[in-house]
Amino acid sequence: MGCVCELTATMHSTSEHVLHLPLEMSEKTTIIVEGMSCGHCSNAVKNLIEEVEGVESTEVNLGAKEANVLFDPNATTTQAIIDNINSSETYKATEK
Ligand SMILES: [Cu+2]
Repeated sequence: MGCVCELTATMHSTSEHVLHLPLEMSEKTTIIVEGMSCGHCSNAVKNLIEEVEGVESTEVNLGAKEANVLFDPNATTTQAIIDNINSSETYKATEK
């Protein structure tokens, strides 16, 4: 159950399997972020997202006013990430 590479387990080394598993378990979310006007803003938002425990990576798009976030759903939620952005009282985040 779970990881698709179990189907071809005999063709994969153990290390490949271990490396593959976290990606299968990650969840991707898109958050709309308003209030960003320059590169400093997008960096600040990136930091606000990445300081949330469970966030694996993020990409903030200043022009599109969006942040794509990859996170561990067992460690955090989209709402927790949004709340952390909003706690800055500078940027306004909502789920897309
Ligand atoms: Cu700015």
